[in-house]
Amino acid sequence: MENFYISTAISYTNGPPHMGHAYEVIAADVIARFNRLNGKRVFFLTGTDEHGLKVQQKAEALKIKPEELAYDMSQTFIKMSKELNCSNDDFIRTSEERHKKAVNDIWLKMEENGDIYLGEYSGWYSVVDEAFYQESELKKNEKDEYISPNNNNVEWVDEKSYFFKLSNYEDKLLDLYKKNEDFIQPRSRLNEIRNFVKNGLNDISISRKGLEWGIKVPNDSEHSIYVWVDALTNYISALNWPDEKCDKFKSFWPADIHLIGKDITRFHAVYWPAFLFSAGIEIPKKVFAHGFILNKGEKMSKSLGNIEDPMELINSFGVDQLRYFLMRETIFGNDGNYSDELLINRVNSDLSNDLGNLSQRCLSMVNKHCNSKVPEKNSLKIVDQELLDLLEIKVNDILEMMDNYQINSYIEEVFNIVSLTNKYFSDQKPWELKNNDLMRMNSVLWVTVEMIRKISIMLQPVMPESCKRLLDILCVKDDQRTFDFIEDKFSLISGKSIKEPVIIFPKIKYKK
Ligand code: ME8
Repeated sequence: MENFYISTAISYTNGPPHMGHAYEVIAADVIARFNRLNGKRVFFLTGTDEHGLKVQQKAEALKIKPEELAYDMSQTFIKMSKELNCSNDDFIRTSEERHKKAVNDIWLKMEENGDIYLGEYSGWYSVVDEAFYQESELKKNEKDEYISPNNNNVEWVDEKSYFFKLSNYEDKLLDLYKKNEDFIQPRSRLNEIRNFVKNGLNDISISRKGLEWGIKVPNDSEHSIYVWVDALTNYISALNWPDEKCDKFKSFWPADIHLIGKDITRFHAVYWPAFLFSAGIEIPKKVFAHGFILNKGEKMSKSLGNIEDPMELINSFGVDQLRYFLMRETIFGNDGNYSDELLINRVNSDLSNDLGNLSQRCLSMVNKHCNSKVPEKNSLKIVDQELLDLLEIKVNDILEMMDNYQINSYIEEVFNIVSLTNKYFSDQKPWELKNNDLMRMNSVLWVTVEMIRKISIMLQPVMPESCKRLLDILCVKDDQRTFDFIEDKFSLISGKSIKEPVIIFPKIKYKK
């Protein structure tokens, strides 16, 4: 069995999850579920990034200990993953001992390799971004103060600091981007990163003095390790690195994909591979940077205060409805807008009117006129065979789309097939045939339920619960729901019982 490792970014615990976090973990879950259904052994990791000034300062403001804040917030992220029906195999918290040990060891490896030295950092730091900036990277706000490229406050820092010799890795990184042009996706992000590296890399500060809430630098407790060195290491600490004998690390590293938001591409596509080169560890196969979920055109973020609570949306609209909307609406890799109205329109048109209506109409007829049994196939006409063949011909191309992380295109293609099946059902009018040609009615219903079976198998990664309900109605066995079973030779067998249909995608009423 081929192994597949996907990770999300780990979320800061200075506040509860928002739609951006939900979007990322849903996308990762869709990819993880897809790969499991495609016969791979998957390790899907998500978690929380708990150390650093940002969390420390938030805890101070709340007059609680940072560990308390980190614990409480990590639980809200765990809850969110569960409520979104995410199938993560592990949830890493950077305050866990297994993680701290790995951070300590990666530091020592980089130091052994001669890439860490003590110096003096004079420059800008943004606590919200947890990032050091050159003056040339900053912008000015309306009060003529410097702000970070993400519009966050920056402060001047003058302190002793450990540095990482990033400048040593310029050529190696450029070589990596050249040899593996898919290392960073989408392509626009690769170009950005390549230009950044080509402009010359400076060594980076990798420790903070006076940071209480962090992992101490080995053999120098005055300094704490920079939160990004700490956070990035989660991708291997969760595999029990440095215990290289451990099966998990051997089986799953290098990761197939680090799924992240576009604002943190540099950390993943420049710093992380450089740290790994230095520590003598293989680098991940791909960094995929998705776009932002916007609220009225602006990034949703804790600092801007325009966040939507994903839990509330699940309660209002349903988990699969939210998953479907977020994955269908936006080209994966681009920014996308969220509004209740957009979601309701999308869900009502695609899920209630198309897929829901098709399955409800067809399965009700089967229930009523075929004695709740898979209809007789009888002899098929060209029009029947054409519909069945269409999916058979297209299925590999559609599956390949998801292999290339074109999530929205995958869904769009499956829904084109839903529309064609709907058209077939309307054109063949089985409700008229029930009075004069029962054999033909049976054939039309058989073709339609078979198409519903295949469509439901294909949509499982996106809407696991609703597809489970559809496949349960069709009495498809649990071990016959992987993509292998889309093939015609596993078609529904006439005469087998099916269950009474229930409405799976009720229409949502718009409330102002
Ligand atoms: O960046 N739309 O944590 P974080 C889409 N701890 N994605 C969004 C988003 C939005 N509006 N807002 C945030 C961190 N994200 C670090 C990561 S990984 C070793 C350390 C994404 O809580 C963001 O781009 O600020 C990131 O991928 C993830 O949510 C966590 O963001």
